[in-house]
Amino acid sequence: MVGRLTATFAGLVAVAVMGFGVADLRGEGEGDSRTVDVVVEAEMWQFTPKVIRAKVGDRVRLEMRTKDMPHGFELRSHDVSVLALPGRAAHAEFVVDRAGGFEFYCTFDCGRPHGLMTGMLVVDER
Ligand SMILES: [Cu+2]
Repeated sequence: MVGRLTATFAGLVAVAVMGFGVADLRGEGEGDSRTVDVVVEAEMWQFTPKVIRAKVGDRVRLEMRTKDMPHGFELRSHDVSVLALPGRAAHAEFVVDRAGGFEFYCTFDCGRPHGLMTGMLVVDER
């Protein structure tokens, strides 16, 4: 568990330092009812982007695709759990109601480093 958290943190630092891998959110509307579309691509053993950013009150429309094999996307903090298959994207929609960092991870046993297949939803106050 500690190892996984450390790996996640290291990933976040790498993303922050290198300046890429952060979701490009295309928002619709302003105020407190913004809807943001997020596309996450999975492959062994990573999510791209690894960090999704949103603001409190946003409705997130997630499309998750996989390049190579089935991969899961679970964001337990927001009751989201989907499975994408090659050629068949998975979709989820949820509202981010609180600020913080929330880990998501793959739920499909896709190989030995599967435990490293994580990412982070970062929700900022608006
Ligand atoms: Cu996996």
